Amino acid sequence: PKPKPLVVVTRKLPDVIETRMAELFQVRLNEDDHPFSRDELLAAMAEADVLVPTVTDRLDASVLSQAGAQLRLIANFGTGVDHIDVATAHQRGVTVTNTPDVLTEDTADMTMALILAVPRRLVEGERLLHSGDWAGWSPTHMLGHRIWGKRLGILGMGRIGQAVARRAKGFGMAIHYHNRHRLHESIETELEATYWESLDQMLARVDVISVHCPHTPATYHLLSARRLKLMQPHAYIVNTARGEVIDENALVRLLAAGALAGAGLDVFEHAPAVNPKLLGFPNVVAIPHMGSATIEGRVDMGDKVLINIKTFADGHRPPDRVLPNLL
Ligand code: 8YV
Repeated sequence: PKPKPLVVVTRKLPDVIETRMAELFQVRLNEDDHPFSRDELLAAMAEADVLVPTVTDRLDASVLSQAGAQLRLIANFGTGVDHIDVATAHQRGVTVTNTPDVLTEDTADMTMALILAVPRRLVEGERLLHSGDWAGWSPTHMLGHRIWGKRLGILGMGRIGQAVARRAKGFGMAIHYHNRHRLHESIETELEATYWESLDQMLARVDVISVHCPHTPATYHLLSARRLKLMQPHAYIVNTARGEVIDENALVRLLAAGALAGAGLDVFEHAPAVNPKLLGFPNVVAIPHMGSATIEGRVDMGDKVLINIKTFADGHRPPDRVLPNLL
């Protein structure tokens, strides 16, 4: 029989996934779950047949150039692959896979939580209660903005964007979207979604913007200072995609100037560093990259990783290949 491939996993995964993995392959695990340093990553790539990285591993061209010849598959634990130089991996004959679909609904739920939490001042209210300063109910106290009847602008109408649209429609919001490609008419009809070919025009007209595009060279700072200024002062911005899509310094300036109503942020441009000014605004809800963080979702993601590795090891094309020309 063929020797089992050596799978090196850079972070601690759910126990059940690590157990299943050890039954199928030779495995090297990271039991204390520390983020790998560059040197550890290089060492892992020098010995692994299959590397299972996460969003915290920077697999850029210089790191990939030092991969051993035995490395054939990078089976990412996660959907976004902006931390991996996919084009360079392909040039080196290394296949890249990800874990789409299984985290779509969880990420859409967390997006809705932020879309509700910021305009309705959920966290502010909670903080007030914890401070002990609540003097009791008043007709004019802790008023937020309603979201029903408002316009939601979805930037990036892929799987997660569409899952957010379905939820937001249920909350009575009108769905607007900007995407590289217009959706099929039947989906637009189902979601009652209005397509904006011009992102600039959409930004100027919606009450909430929610970001759902991947981070690529084409979307880096897509929400630039100029574009953020097109948003109306009563508008909110929510990001559960990648911090790099928004010019975070420009966002801070606009929030400080009162030129935006608030923000719900799950991701940050320089994560895990977060601009301390962002944390000082009462109208910002900031959470630490929790969009897909459910127990069920992590197991599903792990199973996807296992299926991709197993299929590849059996000599077939893995289901979730990421192709460089699609980015
Ligand atoms: C993960 C994510 O938490 O899948 C993604 O792109 O951002 C999250 O689901 C993380 O990336 C895992 O690597």
